[in-house]
Amino acid sequence: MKIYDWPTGPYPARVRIALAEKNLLSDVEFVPINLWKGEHKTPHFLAKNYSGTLPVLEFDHETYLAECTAITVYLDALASEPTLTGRTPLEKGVIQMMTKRAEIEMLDAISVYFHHATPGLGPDVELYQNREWGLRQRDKALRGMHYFDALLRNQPFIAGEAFSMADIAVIGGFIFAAIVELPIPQECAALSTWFARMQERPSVQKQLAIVPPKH
Ligand code: GTS
Repeated sequence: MKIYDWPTGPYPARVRIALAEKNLLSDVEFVPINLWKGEHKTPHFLAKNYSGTLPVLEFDHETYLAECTAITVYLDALASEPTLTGRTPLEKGVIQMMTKRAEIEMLDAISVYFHHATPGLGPDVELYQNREWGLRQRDKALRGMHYFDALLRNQPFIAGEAFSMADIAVIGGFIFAAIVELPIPQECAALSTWFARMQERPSVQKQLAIVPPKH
């Protein structure tokens, strides 16, 4: 398998953590695509992923899989243990719901903040910026952090009783928050404690060695 990514990127981090959890890192050849040079927006790359985002998994037969959730679902199906996407129908549903929620309420919101209300990837790549929209998404991410904090006061992991793809999505949010220097609100103690626990996992440690958290 080939994965096009940018090693310090929060979304690529999600797939790298999933690969480490599944002990599959050595099966992958990583191909860096330089976001700062806009290599993800060239026609050549858009032919691999219409959305022009990383990461993208390429199979030998030139089939491409984009979107962190889809890639993680695929990787999870390759080996049964440890499961990242759930075993029972209900677990699978809840993990999908919480992963989507982690994206909407935190990770994607921080990404919009980065691209719209900060210099983002620079003027050559950020062809349209809407600062007001970016700042709203920053505030949405802060509300999202409070939501996850409240959740984690009553359960050990984002989707309930076990580590899953949903935790990895929120970890991606933490990585992006560190990059844009968006502090996790002090009162979100349960969220911070959860993140400290996540950092004990070798898969997360490996990734955070590339992107050290500032929180
Ligand atoms: N929904 C996509 C997914 O889940 O894979 C989002 C992917 C995404 O936004 N990736 C970032 C990207 O390509 C990579 S990184 O910011 O984490 O490094 N951003 C570039 C851009 O121009 O949006």
